[in-house]
Amino acid sequence: GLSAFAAHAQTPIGYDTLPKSFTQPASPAKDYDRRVVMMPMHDGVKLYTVIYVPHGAKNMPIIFTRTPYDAEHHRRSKGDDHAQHLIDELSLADEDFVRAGYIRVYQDVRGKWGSEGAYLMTPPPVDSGFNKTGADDTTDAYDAIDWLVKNVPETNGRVGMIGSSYEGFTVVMALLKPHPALRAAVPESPMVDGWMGDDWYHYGAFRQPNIDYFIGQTGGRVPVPVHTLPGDQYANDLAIGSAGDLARSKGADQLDAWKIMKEHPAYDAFWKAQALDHLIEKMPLTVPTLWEQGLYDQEDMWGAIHSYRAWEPKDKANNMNFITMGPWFHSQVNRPGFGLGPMTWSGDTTAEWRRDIVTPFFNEHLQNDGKPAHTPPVFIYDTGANHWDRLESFPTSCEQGCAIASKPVYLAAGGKLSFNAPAKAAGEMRFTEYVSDPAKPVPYRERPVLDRENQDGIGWREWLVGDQRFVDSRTDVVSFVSEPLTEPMKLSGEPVVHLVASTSGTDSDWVVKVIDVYPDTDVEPASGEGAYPGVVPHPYNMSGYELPMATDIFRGRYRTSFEKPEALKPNAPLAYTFGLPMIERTIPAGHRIMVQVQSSLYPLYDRNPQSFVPNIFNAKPADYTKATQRIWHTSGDASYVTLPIVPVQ
Ligand code: PG9
Repeated sequence: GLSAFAAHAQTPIGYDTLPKSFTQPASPAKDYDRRVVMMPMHDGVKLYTVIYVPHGAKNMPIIFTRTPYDAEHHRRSKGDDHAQHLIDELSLADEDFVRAGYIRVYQDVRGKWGSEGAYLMTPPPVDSGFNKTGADDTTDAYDAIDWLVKNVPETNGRVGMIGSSYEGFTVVMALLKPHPALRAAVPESPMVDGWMGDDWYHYGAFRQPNIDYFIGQTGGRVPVPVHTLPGDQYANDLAIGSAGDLARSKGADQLDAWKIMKEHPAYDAFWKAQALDHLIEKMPLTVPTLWEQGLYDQEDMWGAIHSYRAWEPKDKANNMNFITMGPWFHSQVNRPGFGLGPMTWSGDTTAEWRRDIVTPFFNEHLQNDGKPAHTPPVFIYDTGANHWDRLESFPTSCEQGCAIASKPVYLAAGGKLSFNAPAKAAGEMRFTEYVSDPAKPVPYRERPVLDRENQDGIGWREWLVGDQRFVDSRTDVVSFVSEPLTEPMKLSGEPVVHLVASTSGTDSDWVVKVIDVYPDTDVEPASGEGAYPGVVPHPYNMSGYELPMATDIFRGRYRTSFEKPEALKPNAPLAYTFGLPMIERTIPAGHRIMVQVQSSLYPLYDRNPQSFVPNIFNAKPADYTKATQRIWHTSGDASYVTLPIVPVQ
């Protein structure tokens, strides 16, 4: 034994350990091919495209995503390493597609990351007059699909498109002139109308954190890092001034994309020409389309539902135009969906949607032997009763044209919310008054408000369900609250604000929130509430929680025309009408309904100076003035919100 041991020379210790050469065993064989191509478009510009083909694929459909967010790294594996199995290589949202054997393709949009060509931010269509490049996401999708069906030998010639937000925008653009091989589309929280209610503005109020997005996205082909001040953006932004000042302080004035934004604060021809819901409305409905958006989408709350509604009249047989609204924050659909804020759902709602709705939908329309998926025309989550509703159409209730007409609740004297219209002799309290001071705007969420880089944090994602008690005692927030409900109430559809309000100024923002107020209780949280599995444990007791169901802001200067702003007549009660985001919720007996009104949501929305200036981006410090705001509640000037009340199932 000893001699055999001695026959092996020991490795000398104390010398250089770096080898002269080193060869690793071949890595385990992958179960897919990864092909990277520079795909030529009709004008010769080449787009960076990554094609994943599962080994053994034959006669398989393609699922296609076009992205401004880096096709190369649109996957779970990092750096240059690629996983052995396709299911590990691609992201969570692709798992069911991999299981079903699809070919998966990602492509950088023109001008971003690995793609050549000019970059325009969410480019307007070529025929809009606002895009002189000769290409847009309609022509590029067409050219790309054409290339894919001719150059990927494993395909059956059918393509489905999917993607969220900006990627959702590219799906909608593809629908404006769909390639015949595009057989199904799933626009997830698509950016559709940047002025009315998606990323850039809501009813004309500018969403200030987007300045950082502009810098990152249009500062270079590969995003440039965005510098933000440390700490609370509420305080930081306030110290700087207008949104225009803020942008200048960050260098955004060098960027044409930002300059264009600043020069088009109103809903002028530039915005109208790219409002995709209006363009969709004019299009024949030829591609089965499943729209998706979160009920609490803090970025693109407008696009999917308005596009769905635009196409509904064309869907005569109710088998082409579908919508899902889940209990989700923006793009949560591609992540786990167990809960939101203080609420926990009955399961992983996003996985359910991907497995039970999206994959069968694609299978039906793309697979050779596609079986009917029986996709529900409307798949929407009741956030109160905690289950999916499958409906034939949506909204179930609205002011006009829905199965059930919505009902008004009146903002009344003494902070009351009433189902009865104010009586003729409404008494002494003709209005509820507050003072809005632009020097102390109402925060949109609990401070500190972290920067856009951190928007991906919980604070940004969940602000739409934040407990409004954090502001309800402010003197510039007024609340109107109902008696406790004596029986459960179900809301299913569109609330519409009808405010009669006056301001002592000449311009003003109006923020309206419809809130579910939980009863006070000293018991432990009911089951299903109080935890947010896998993210952060919330020690919430829902006692007294003021849970917003629908929140939005309206910039007063657009009261009579979105295109031509107009100064408000000081102290005159004026009517403001605007739709709020959709609600699907059963509210239990004992809860109360509350409507809150205020004049700012800062620093998400730039401050209205409250004195009329031609362009709020250029407002000067002296333009910002305090104003006395009145919400009127007389019989002639009644303020109310119509609620989409439907029978409780
Ligand atoms: N909401 C993001 C966005 C879309 C379109 C334009 C600008 C921003 C997004 O998540 O992609």
